[in-house]
Amino acid sequence: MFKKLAAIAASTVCCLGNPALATPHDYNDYQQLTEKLNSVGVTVMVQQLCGPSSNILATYNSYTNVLCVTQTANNSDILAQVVRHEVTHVIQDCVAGMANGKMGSVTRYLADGDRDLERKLDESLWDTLEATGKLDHVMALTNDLEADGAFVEFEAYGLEDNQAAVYGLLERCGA
Ligand SMILES: [Ca+2]
Repeated sequence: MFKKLAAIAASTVCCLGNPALATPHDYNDYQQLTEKLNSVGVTVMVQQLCGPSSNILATYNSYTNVLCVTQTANNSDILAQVVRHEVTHVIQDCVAGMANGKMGSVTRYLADGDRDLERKLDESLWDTLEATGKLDHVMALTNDLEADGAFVEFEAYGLEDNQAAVYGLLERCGA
């Protein structure tokens, strides 16, 4: 299990999908991820709506440890990507301690006190967002968030296409 680090209080964090940038649907990926999620105590639910708007394709609640996927996302080609995004929020929950509702920074956890490494990891995520064309979307999204909460989405969008990283980090969480 991850050790606890400085963390923010969070309840439900969400993902506004960006279908134009979607990777192909991979049902095996989805199934493997849901099995791993169950093994760390996360419940996956498919519902008509996961939030106040149908634009919200999936959510993760760090207090209840419930990952909600909408019917729309469940039937779409971007299912695996949407779930990987939410799984990064699960990893942020794990970094802070699964039972306390808080979310921690994955890069801060990986850097383990090495500020240079933490900066390099953040730069790498930044480069990924630029390379995948998501930077503008993430900047617009995080503008509306409190400063302490912006890293949650910055990391999730930066990691959501990196299947190996998401799987590896989830395994370190105990999956
Ligand atoms: Ca939790």
